[in-house]
Amino acid sequence: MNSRAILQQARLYGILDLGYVQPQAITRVTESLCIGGVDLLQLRAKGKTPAEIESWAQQMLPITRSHSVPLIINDHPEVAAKVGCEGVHVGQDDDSVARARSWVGPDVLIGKSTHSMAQALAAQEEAPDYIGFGPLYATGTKPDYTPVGLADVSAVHATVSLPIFCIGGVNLSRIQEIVQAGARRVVAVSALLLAEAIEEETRRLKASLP
Ligand code: 3NM
Repeated sequence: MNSRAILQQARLYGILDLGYVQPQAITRVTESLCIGGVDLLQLRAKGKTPAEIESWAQQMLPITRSHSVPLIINDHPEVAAKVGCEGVHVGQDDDSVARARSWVGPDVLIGKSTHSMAQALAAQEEAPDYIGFGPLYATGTKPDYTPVGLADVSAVHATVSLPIFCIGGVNLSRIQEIVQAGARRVVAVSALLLAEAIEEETRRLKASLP
């Protein structure tokens, strides 16, 4: 299956965030997330150099590929192009989708973060492959953002036809209310990375999604 076909079916998107994972644990955590059942995996390494991110992505790629999990690099389209991974994710303050596309070419997935209905609608005009929508709840992983809550989850799904990944404070104890609010796909970071058993927690969160 190619990355776009995997994206269409994806429900659980994991992020390996270097704010939670020591560099020497990257391969072990990648393996646990993939075995546990993430459908997509992002490498997020705020404040790290492109050279570091490139070398970590190179360590992750053989593992993600062996599980058919597209690897998506946060913020750095030039690194994504260089390592030949399956996707790049840009935020509101990063490169536009068009600029990221000019780095990575037509076949690589591009995701865009959105933090309101207005941003979600604007992002749709940029034609990324998917959007993130959040943060749903206050979260230590992205502490400076005001939560959007659950009120617009259903409306954003009615208005935006791209795959939408709800993000921010997603965990097992909240997943029912998130799904009831209309979410179909979620991203989880600290709930998985800080779990005592990452593989098991990933499996449980995946199983809790319809
Ligand atoms: N982006 P956790 S919220 C990386 O709203 C990120 O765009 C967000 O981490 C957004 O699952 C977020 O630990 C943090 O809350 C998600």
